[in-house]
Amino acid sequence: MTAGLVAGAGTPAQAANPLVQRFAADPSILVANGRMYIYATDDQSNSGTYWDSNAWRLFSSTNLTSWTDHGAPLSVSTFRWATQYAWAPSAVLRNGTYYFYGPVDRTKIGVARSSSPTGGFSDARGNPLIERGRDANTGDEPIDPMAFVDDNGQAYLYFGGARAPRVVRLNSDMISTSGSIQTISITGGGGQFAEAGHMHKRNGTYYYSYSTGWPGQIAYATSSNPLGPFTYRGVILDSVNINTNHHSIAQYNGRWYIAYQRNLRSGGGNYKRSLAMEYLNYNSDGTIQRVAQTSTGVGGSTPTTPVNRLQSYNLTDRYVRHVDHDVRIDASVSPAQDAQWRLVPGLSNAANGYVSFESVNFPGYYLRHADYDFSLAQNDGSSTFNADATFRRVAGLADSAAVSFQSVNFTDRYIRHSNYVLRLDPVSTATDRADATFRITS
Ligand code: FUB
Repeated sequence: MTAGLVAGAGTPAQAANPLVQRFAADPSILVANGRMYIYATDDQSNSGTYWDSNAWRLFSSTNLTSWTDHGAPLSVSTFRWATQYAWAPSAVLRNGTYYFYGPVDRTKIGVARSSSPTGGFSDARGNPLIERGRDANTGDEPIDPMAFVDDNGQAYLYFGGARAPRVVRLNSDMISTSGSIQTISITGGGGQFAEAGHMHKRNGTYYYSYSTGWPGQIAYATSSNPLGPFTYRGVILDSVNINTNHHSIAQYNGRWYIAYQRNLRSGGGNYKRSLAMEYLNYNSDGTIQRVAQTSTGVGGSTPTTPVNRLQSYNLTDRYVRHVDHDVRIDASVSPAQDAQWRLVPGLSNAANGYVSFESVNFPGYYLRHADYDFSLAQNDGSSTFNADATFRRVAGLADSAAVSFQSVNFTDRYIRHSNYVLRLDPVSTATDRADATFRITS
């Protein structure tokens, strides 16, 4: 195959992650009125040095591709007894009323209600539903509430941070608790609970999922009882590229989804997080398949960009491949996908002739240079990443029928191999030019 294939690369996948062009985190999905709503912590309005936003943001969609920003229907000031920190919320619909559970001050959980999902919420009690110091067994950090209504009408509030998973029954009014706060038991080894507890039910099994640390994976455990004990089953989602992991799982129009948070936008980071979403798939035995963190998410079309390999011009049995995130040229690559790339429009310059190399088996991961060395790295959305991962396609330096790739931010340097390792180097000798020339093959 010739270099012409690059120009002929198909329509780029419509990137669906991040879901919205606003910093937001801690998604809580509510499906109602034929829509998917996501209540979230509003990272856009925090200081950037802590999770100190005072607002909760709401987004909704019917197609999971285009999202409506409903603004901030609730804030810390919804609860006059609260002072700061609008953290990971939860919302649920029961008997026509929307109930919203919001952790504040790192020590309390308030409950508000409304007849509409998008506004009109008011404090349902005038005091906290859960409060450290007032209530027994809250743990040090009663945060991250998750309200769950079982098929028989019994409701539960899962909550807890700082490695203290908790659950308490809710009365049918949804604004008061019944019985004592219980510690959730997770047996069977595996990831320890850190925060972000979440409950969903499928085929009679209760799935309790949670973050395991800072950073942490989203692990899960199952039980036949919503109060547990739960048996550890495995990991749903690997650590993300920030130090908190927080998710929400729901079924919508017959498919299961997981919403979560990553650093996906320029200027993002630990306190400026972005919302993402993937399909959640089950095995026939009810276990959950590990979720890949993609750029296409659930709203994007299946990538139509052709899959290509980059064959070395002078060592023709070798192809550019990633291995343990390093990038080199190798023969007999296994698995074959490690040497397969989508040549997509350049991340920092999408004009014709500029390309980025996206991994086929790690979507969202690109060939990028740092200190002139190449690695397979996850796109963090930063302008530095985008430039480091973008190249101008030029006629092959050793053979104009082949192709070379010039860095966009170090224009005197080209992708080349040296001792089988991929580097970004200046090119002067005939050997350099051959090492910096490739053929694009299928
Ligand atoms: O947004 C503040 C905190 O970060 C949440 O409560 C945790 O779950 C973590 O995502």
